[in-house]
Amino acid sequence: MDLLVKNARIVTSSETFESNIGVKDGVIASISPILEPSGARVYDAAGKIVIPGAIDAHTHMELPVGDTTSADDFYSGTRAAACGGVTTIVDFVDTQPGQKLLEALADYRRRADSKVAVDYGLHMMFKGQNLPEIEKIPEVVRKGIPSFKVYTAYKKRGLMIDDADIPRVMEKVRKAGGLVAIHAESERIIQRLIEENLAAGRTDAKYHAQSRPAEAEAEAISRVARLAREASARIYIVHLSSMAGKAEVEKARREGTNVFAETCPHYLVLTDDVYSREDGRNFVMSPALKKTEDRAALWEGLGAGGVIETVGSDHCPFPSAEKDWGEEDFTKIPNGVPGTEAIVPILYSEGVKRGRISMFDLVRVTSGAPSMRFGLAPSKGSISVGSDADLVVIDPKKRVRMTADVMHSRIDYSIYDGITTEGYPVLTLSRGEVVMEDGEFTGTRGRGKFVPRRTAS
Ligand code: DUC
Ligand code: ZN
Ligand code: ZN
Repeated sequence: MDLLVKNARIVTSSETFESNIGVKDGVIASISPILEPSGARVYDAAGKIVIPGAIDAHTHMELPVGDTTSADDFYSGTRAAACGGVTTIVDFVDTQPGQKLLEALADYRRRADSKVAVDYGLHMMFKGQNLPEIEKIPEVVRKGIPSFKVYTAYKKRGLMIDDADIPRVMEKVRKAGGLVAIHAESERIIQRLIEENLAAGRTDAKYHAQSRPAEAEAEAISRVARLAREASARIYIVHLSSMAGKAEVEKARREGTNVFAETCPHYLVLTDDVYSREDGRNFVMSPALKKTEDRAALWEGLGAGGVIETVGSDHCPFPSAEKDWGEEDFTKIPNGVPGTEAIVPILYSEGVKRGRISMFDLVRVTSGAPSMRFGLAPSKGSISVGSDADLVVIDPKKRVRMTADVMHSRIDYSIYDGITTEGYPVLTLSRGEVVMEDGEFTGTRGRGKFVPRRTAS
């Protein structure tokens, strides 16, 4: 045995019990209350909670966006992930103009393999420009990439795919056994509002939110859900942000559509009030933050029987100097915020400790559900003998103010600065290796591995 986690209060998606966890060669070798250390390092987890490492199935490390690139590369981003209790990320391969899908995949693999501090998988972004390669979808799936993301918005940035083409992608992906992830916002509604706002001289950050109302999300979800139903496809709505959007997911599911949904930590704890602050630009992401009632609806959706299956971060930060590019025009603000390090602290402190979700819900939405949905089980997402020793120890008493100094992203501010948590991760194990202890990153660059994913149910 290499490591013994002693006196652990283990919580899985469905049960909690006290035991010891023995780790050998990166996997969980035994779970038993009578384990002896036999020379292994011992970590005494008395008074603490041990859960499976979180899976953040939505990150954008070193993503080119307009004239810049998201601030965290695969090293700093996965270092932040490890410090927040995330042991697997799933990032999105983005093809450059003229680049083939498999070339872009090889490029991402090359860049990420040398940098990642925790394990990672990849989704494939499938944009309008990729349509000539639609026949390549099964080959991409065979390379361990069984999920494809399409956008119903961001036409100017070349991300959008026409409605008429979405069913073709859905059908190809379905036949290959994969899943279509969708950024669902209505380009038509958003563009009309942006044009109106800019024409009237309404240019500051709060008009970003005003141009991306809940109806823009709800309308797009209802549309793509219908397309999915017709194509018998399985779809995954990324970054659900609104009560109206959630109602559309519920409606589609009642009608028998295979639609799943993810929300992000920022939609759970922030509202659009922040856009009126002097630093409002730092909170600009898409979809935009919504209202108090939307936040409450999203928490409700994460609880038992709720319609939201997972929490991903949409981690895509930019320094404040780049956010300032939009000082006179909100459309010039690079979209995206940090988040991977916040998932577990926010869900624990703002969710479990405040009685909004249970500890079982936390484990289900951060590890159990994403491991199943994204084909990472059984090696990831559970505490069982033979699984990777990806574990997080939470100290329920540790209070942390989530300032920029404490967080590990390569940016100069924290959107969670106003939150002091009650409870925080204090140890992260990635395949048995301690990668964070007491807030300090203890892993190394490039130690993480690519995890090919299977097609999942
Ligand atoms: N919105 C996206 O769709 N992607 C990256 C970041 C963001 O805010
Ligand atoms: Zn998106
Ligand atoms: Zn995203």
